[in-house]
Amino acid sequence: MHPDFGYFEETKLGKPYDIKLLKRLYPYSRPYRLLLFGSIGLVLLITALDLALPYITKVAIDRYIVPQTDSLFKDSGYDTEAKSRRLKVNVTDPAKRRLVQKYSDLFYTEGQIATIPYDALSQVEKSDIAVLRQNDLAGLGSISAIFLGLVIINFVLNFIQKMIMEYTGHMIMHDLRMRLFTHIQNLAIEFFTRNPVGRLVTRVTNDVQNMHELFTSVISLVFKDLFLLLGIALVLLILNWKLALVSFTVLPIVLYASLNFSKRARDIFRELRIKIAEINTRFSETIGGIRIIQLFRQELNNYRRFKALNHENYLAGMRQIHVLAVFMPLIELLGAVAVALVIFYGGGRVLGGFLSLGALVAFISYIRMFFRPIRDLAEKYNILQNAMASAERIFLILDTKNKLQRPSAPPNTDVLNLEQITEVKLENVSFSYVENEPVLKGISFNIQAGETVAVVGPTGAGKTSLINLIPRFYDPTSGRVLINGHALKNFDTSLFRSKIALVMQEPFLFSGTIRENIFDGSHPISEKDMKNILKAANCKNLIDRLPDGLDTTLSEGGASISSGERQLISIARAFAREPQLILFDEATSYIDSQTELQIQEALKKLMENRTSLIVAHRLSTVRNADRILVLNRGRIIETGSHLELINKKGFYFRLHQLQNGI
Ligand code: DCP
Ligand code: MG
Repeated sequence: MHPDFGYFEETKLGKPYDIKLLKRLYPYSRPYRLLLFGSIGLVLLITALDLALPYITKVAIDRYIVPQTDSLFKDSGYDTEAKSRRLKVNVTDPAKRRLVQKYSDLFYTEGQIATIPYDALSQVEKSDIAVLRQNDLAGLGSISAIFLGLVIINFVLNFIQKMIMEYTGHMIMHDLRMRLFTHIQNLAIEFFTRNPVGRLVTRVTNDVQNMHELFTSVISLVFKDLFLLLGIALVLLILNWKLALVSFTVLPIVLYASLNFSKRARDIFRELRIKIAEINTRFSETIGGIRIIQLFRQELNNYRRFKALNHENYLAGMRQIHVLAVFMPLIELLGAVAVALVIFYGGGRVLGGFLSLGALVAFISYIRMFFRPIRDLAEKYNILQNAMASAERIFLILDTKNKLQRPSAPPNTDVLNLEQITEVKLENVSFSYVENEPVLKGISFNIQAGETVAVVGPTGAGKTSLINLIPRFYDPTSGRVLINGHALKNFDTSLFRSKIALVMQEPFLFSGTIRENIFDGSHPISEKDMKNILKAANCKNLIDRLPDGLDTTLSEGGASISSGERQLISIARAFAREPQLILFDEATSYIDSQTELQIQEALKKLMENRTSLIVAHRLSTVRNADRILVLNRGRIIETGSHLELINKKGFYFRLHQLQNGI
């Protein structure tokens, strides 16, 4: 299998929408649905406020800056004179009366009301106009205050909405990630041999992050942008349907451009993702194989290949920019065309007196607002597509069933309780990682409580595979593993595992202190017991040598200490569990004879009074085993004690001779 680190999966393209996936995502938003609905409510409110602002401008202009005479729009048979705008002045105010008298030739007085044509105002001194138009100024003041007030409210609402949305998005992401993590953590080992680490890491990080963006941008797309577009269209039609229709003439082109764009963008975004994935793969391969690259002096070759990839990525990036650089300004341009149409046609209507100046200004603002969400479509489209592809991949993992969940147990069988492991028995067990390529064939043996059974055999014989069947990392393909005479499947796996300790061939230590690695903290342990365990596991010297003793921090995988030391520490870890059954897979790596001796001593103490199954490469380790199974190509070919097997002069005997250099 070619480990693609999960990057090549990026080639898979998500539809920008997928009802089935959205339906599956819904349960994750359920706990937060109140917040979500609240957020949607706020979005609606914010959009309404956004819509209100140009209208307020219209009111300011029409009511206070350029007031119309009442007859302007009501009367159809007016002449130019009747259409001209007039300012009405109430002469009960002494200051105003004085001014009316000052410019008496410009005013026409009727009772308490004096009127003056706006055109005539140019003959009035500026300071006097301010007095005459006091009411309008006051009106402008309050309308500006309202405008400002709404803007501030809008700001606050926007802030709250954003916080709620981000919070909800993060919580959903948090839940989804925990769900994915727990799910992956409990999957059978077999899953991990099929899925490279890189892929799973991408699932839990990138893909979950994409979900977050989906939640935040879908809400804004569906509720804000759509609502805004509809709202604006509606307001425009109400303001002046003829002008609205004129400005809508560009919409078919916008629609055509958007559809065209989405088709192109789809391919280009995808190409870009593939290129980035290839770069990631090449890079991670370089890091993983750095020793080989440097040793075989492949730097230049590798450099060339990376350079070519990088260049392709650049070209794809440029193609993307090209499409974006056409689409975004094109939408801007169409927006500008719509504005020009409005200015031309609407301006004419204003001149003809069929439209107020305020309405025209508001119209222009609305048109500008209208094209913004359309322009941002490009970006959102990409997000949606990414998110859907991620959602699909996440669900693919969540849908992976743990194959080891008591598959064959009848539904009514209770999980068996387990106090003491008295016998481990394999009955005609065969096993294969890949179908039809058996690694173990017809294995049968048993271990009674207190016995030590050893497995020896050449590399690839299936020793580690055999060990892996006992803690149920895998289930046999055929045959049975029996504990105390009952099928292993009928026991609670975690209960059974709690009674065994496994020392692996390549001991794995976590990054963290040695203390954390040995004592998992599941049960309290006294300092004295701790010391005894370390002593029994022959770890004392090692730990005394380290600068911080037990609290020395290990690097990832325990790479900072030697493999012999790792093995000693994992023996100590086995001790700390106080297991009933020991599974020991001896390390193959070279260990100096002194450490080897220490390991053997520690192992001997560990096995005292316990049941154990050990795999040994150094035959000296198994000399004292009660029984030795010789495994070759997945079959047990010889069984017996050390002496019996030596006397038999078979496979074991030859192995023994080889190892002792005879
Ligand atoms: N195998 C596989 N998939 C895995 C692990 C192993 O296909 N995830 C194959 C490779 C070997 C066979 O199974 O051909 C037996 O592998 P083991 O690890 O069980 O072999 P040993 O432990 O006996 O070998 P060694 O002595 O090298 O540890
Ligand atoms: Mg092995």
